[in-house]
Amino acid sequence: MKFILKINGSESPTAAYVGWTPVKCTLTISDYTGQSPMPVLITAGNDNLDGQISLYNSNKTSSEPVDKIEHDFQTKSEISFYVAGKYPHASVGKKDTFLKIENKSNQVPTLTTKIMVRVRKNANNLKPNEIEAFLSSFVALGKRPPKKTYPGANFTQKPNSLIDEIVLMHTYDAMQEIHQRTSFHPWHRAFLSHLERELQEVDATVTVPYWRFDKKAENVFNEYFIGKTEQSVETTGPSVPAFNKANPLYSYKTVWGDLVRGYWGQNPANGKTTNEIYDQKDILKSFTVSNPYSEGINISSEKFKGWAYHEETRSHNEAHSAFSGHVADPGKDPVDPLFFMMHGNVDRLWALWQRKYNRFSPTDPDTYPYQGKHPGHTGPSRAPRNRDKGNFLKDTLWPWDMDNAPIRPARRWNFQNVPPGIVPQINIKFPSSIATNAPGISPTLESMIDYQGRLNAGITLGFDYDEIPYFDHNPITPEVQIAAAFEEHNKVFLNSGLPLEERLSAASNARIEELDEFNALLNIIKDQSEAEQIRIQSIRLADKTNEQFLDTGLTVLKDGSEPETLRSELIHAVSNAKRSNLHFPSRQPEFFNTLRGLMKSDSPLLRSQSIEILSANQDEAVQEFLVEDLSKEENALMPKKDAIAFLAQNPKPQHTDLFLKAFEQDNNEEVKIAALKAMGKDQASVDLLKNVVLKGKSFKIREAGALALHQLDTETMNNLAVQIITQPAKGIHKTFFSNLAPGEADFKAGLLNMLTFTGDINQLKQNDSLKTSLSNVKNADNDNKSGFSKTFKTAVDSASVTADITDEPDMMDLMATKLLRKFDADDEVE
Ligand SMILES: [Cu+2]
Repeated sequence: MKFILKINGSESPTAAYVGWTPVKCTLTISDYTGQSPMPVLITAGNDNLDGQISLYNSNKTSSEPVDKIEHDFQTKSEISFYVAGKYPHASVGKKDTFLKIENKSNQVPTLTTKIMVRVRKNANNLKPNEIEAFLSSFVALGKRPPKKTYPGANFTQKPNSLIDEIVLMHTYDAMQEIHQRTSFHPWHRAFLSHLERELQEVDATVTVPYWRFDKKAENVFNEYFIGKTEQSVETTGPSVPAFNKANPLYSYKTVWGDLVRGYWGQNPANGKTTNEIYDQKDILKSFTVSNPYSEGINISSEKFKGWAYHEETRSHNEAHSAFSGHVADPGKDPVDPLFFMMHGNVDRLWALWQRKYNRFSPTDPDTYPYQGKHPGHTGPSRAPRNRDKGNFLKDTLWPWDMDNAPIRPARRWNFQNVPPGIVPQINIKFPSSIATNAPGISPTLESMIDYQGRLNAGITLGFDYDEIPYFDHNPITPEVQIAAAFEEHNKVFLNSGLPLEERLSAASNARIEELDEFNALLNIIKDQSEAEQIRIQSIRLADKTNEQFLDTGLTVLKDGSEPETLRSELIHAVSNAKRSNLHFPSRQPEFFNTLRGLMKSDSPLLRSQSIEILSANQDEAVQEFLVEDLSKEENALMPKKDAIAFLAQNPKPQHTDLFLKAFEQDNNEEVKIAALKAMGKDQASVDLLKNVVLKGKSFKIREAGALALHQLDTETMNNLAVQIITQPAKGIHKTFFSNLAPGEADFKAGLLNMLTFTGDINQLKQNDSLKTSLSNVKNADNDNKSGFSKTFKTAVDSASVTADITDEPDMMDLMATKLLRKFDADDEVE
């Protein structure tokens, strides 16, 4: 006889995950005939563990936990009960708690089933093993094939991997389906869950962490997690985040080229990056608003129509706009894993708001305003935005809709006179999850609302947030209850009779929502007699979705007599209106023309900002300008390395020779490195790059060649990495550590990173000489290691991250250990 425990309807260990939402369990005994009594005791894992669970007899939110469940199987052959995480005790990266099932008379062997309390957590509080699990599964999606094949059509971008396929669902062409209407929050909930389910296919312990963009996040914005991020105006080229060689993102490649990201205001590691991002308490505050979602009617922010626009534009948009680079670009942003962490927070804010105002019943218009189904307009009579398909409660969400009438997304039949894009983004099946049957392959908007199944007990989406419980006996966090007052601050800021200092300090707490106050901001932006800092703050406080904001901004921007920093702020604000402002497409030609004029400006700040934006938008004029500038021997406006990096953002066959020439003829190492990176987009460069990896002049150059080749052809590069790692240093038989040249260990650590996170582990572990080399690294004695100056441990300490590996401090050592562990992990079947 044995106990058969099904969690989520399955005996599989992959089903043994719970959040705060209760999960149904059923217990039977195989081969038990019922002849004699069979008393059984069910208990939950003990209280000293990180993750803790409780038992319940029902999944109603009003249920109270029970200490134990006792049952005699002679009376009934199957029992059901519920397990839920014991709020707020979440697991840390593994199944660290358990259910225990015992038969008092010992006729059936005791069953102990390991369980993980798996919830989405604040990214700033993650442990190193949780960070690595998230990032490495994200990177692993780049090794998996897309779910669909995309034959034929000449796509702007075609997915080569599962992550590309996900990323390409969220493009500018999809704008009409996913942004600037009330489906924004439900759609992104589905999108986030789609990614998370794919990550869990790679590693079932993973959830998408959320980044609280209204707080400082020192443990997120560093080289061990999302990358050390520079201030974008401080760099003359594209700002590229820096990754440690133990970070899975070290060799990360995207469908839109090298990852670009810089911050605009304050370093997000040190505080909220800009005051434009509303605090959580502002987002949860109750007040009266009139906005496009409420269609001009004064409405309470306790109703979704009042709230959703407010969150999308004042916290979500501003969080994107706090950066330059991919994550700020509404057509390319999901290539940055930060995007999903940002949207984790957006979704969490919605969930908090739902909980605070009890908005879970989908048929209540205060929970979701567009009830029923889209009435079926098609073609040119198609209704705009909120009245279009995909915004009604019973509509399916695109691109999981399997339904192309009318054509979705709207831009594919000519949205706002912008030519239709060609991106493969239709009819994808929503991934299943072993944790729940919901929402099926073709989710409706309605299915995204009651995500915990509070009203519809049992039908859950299979995720929870660390600080948002399920049961009524767990209250939500006190911060939610605090409301902010901003009316007084607004008055002080707008009063030109008050001293500068007083007005500036009011700016950080001001929140401009009323139309007359907004008009006052526009007047300040235009007013040359106002202090420059006040005008800059006015740009930040203004609603960027407003048409007048665009026109005022463009007028001031074009005026060459206006101060440089003011114009710079306006370039940033107008550029980001691409995401938020329905009128942006009609103003884009004027804006880009202005930027083209500024490419040759005397101001390096305005120049590099203009070039950065134009390059990111595939502008032809900027490419001509860069090619011309690059050919100048003297008086070039751009540093060569930066001109190459910008050009590489839009690879063109005719630029290949330029890059080759720069690599071969320029003596500057940085220029050579930029040229190599640029070659990582051209298939014809494979042989040259191979040669650089093996025989490049310096380890820095060899590393750049390796990263470029890895981008171009991961398998070829990984084979080369094995070849280099398995060759012992000259004359050395015993260890890797003697006679290493400066930079060599660092270079090799990078190669080991590629193998660890992007290699075929199954194949690598068959390679005995690789295994021997790795063991040699691991087992080298300390004398041999003394040549290393930079240790992982020191680096980790300085970033105040707790390392889980402290005994073997060196980077190469660390990476060899990680790879060997992967070999072992691959052998273990759970
Ligand atoms: Cu977003």
